[in-house]
Amino acid sequence: MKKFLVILLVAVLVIGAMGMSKKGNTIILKAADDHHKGYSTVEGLYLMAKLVNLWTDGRIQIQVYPGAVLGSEKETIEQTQMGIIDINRVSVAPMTSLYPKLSVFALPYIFKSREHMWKVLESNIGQNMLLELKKVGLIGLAYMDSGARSFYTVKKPILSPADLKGLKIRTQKSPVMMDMVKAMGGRPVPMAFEEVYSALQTGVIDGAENNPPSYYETRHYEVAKYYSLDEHAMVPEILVMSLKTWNALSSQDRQIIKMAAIAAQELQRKLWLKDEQTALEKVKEAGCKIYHPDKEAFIKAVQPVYKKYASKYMDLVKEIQEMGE
Ligand code: GTR
Repeated sequence: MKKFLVILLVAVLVIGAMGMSKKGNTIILKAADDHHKGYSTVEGLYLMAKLVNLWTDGRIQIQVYPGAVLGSEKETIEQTQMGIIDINRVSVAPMTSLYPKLSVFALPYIFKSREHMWKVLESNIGQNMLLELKKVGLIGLAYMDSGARSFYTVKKPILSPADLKGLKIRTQKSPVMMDMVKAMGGRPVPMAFEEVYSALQTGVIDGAENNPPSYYETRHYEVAKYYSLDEHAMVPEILVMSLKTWNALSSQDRQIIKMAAIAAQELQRKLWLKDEQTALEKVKEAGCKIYHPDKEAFIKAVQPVYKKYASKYMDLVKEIQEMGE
């Protein structure tokens, strides 16, 4: 009996640590997001789950795990490559260490506007990038909007790069984001998203950077009240699937997944525009100070980042820039 229980326990642990599983004819897929229920990307995933369920008569079930319960972003990307997680909504920034060419999309001020960003993402450039992720064990399903990232700080506002001098600024675990903060004069501190609130509170860091909905959702505004909209990077989000899971699905099921991912993207983009507005209103109501610094000095300060990252992908960077003219 004891032996049987041990075997059962081991089996449960092993199955629990796997991604795609089957119960009779039903395929169960795990989807991860580090945001919480109610955030646009998570709502996109719920819609995806609903549509896939509907279009397969319940044969494929997507279980959504929001709030980083399956691990921090960087960890979940590795788990998705291994097939432990099937679907993952992540920022392009932490993906850049895995697939360096993606750094181009995270370059400061590469996109001149949201329209420019979407034009690029929807063109061959963006669509080919999704396909290229196969090389690192992932299938890019769709992009999502993440607006623009800006600095927020505890003690004083960032009105020019000079104000960042010596400040410890949390970044995503991404070389290009770290180099960007360095180029502006700050001291980059890479850290998991979930740890930022307490790091701001305890003074481990002096500030961080993110888009308005993330600043609001995480309540970072409670502890870092100065929000300077320098909008240094428009880093898109990507919805990826494990190549292992993808290969195990029929071509019809793959099509269903891809269609549902695109529907999720459409919903997310709509929600995003509203959420950006609401977030800014809410943080203002809560007493935060919002600044609109002149971007010129920031743009000038980040030129070394272009030298380092864009030199390898000169043609691509040029093509992207020209699409924004
Ligand atoms: C958000 C993004 C998250 C995470 C976070 C961070 O904008 O949606 O997935 O990357 O930023 O700063 O860690």
